[in-house]
Amino acid sequence: MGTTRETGTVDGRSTVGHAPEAAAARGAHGVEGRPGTLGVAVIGTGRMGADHVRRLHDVISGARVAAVADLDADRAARLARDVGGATAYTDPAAAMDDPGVDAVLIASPGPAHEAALLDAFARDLPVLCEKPLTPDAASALRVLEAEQKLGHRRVQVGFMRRYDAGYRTLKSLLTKGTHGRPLMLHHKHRNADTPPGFTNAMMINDSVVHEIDVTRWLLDEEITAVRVLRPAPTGNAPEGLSDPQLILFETSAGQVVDTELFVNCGFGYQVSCEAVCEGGTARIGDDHGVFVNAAGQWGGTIPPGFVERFEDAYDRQVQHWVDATRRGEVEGPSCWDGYAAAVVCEAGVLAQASGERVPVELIERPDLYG
Ligand code: ISE
Repeated sequence: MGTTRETGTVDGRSTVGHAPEAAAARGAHGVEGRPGTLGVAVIGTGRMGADHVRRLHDVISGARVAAVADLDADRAARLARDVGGATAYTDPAAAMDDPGVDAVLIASPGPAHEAALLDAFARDLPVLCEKPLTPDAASALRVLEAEQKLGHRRVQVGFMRRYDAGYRTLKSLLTKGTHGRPLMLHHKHRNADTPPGFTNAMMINDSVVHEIDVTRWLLDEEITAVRVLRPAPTGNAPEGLSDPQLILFETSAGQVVDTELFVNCGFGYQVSCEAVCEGGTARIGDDHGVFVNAAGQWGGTIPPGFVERFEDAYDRQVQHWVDATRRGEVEGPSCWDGYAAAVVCEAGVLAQASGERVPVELIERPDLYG
């Protein structure tokens, strides 16, 4: 059922089509010319893309899925049919040119993000881009520069932990200084297991990238250096994967932050964070659902994966994006946050390989992200 629309090809990228007229109709902030619900093009219909389509359709108010795009035409067509009223495309740019589209949610694999982001910028469309912004620092910098050329922010990056109730409470305590100055953070990040092909570099780029973002956000400081320790690995990890790992960050204010990353722990999904401050400590992420006393034991449950653990955070993140976009505003994690995370990830992968302390070098923060 899905249609694949033809678009023109400019500079080797398929782009533009009727984009300038569409952008003009949308006005400076993308949606002013179209009152009512926000028509979203979801790019990528794998695990996260399909989950976001369901979320936009069933949970979020003020938005509808107008188009979906995936190289797998059948998968895109099935998803479009499931939600009804959406058109399926194989070309992301064609989906963005769909007349019902006001905004773009990018959930394709990381290496495809740069092209999709530039396509969205060419149409001046608001974007929610799943993490990572792009898979490396050089491409993240190109995106940062392209957004600056637009002259206004267009992108919210999908660092969804910032929308988790626990992390928000912790952030508020730290911002108010309730327990004094933060000195250290202790993160734990445990996955039950890893998908096939998961590599040591992905342990930083896919997993620790979340701790990189929440560390910068919670402390309101940049990360200045990274070290990685690799204990003797668990026998449950695939051959060649150094699991668990201990990642250490230093920040611009001299704080030290550790992350225990254990992605084949076997028993479920656990993410927690403890802030150690001058006047006390505060820890989030220890909730275990319903507390049960039975058969001579007490306890609760551990969620199986990140989709369950962070379901509320994903919902809140997308609702926040839809609401801000309908007001003509852009909020939440920015391209600067995506760029900074990419640079720290690169340093982390080097530190992992060398065992050395690797300094992090960021460009000066541009005014747009002040
Ligand atoms: C995955 O890509 C995520 O984003 C999860 O939040 C994280 O826990 C997991 O380790 C990553 O692979």
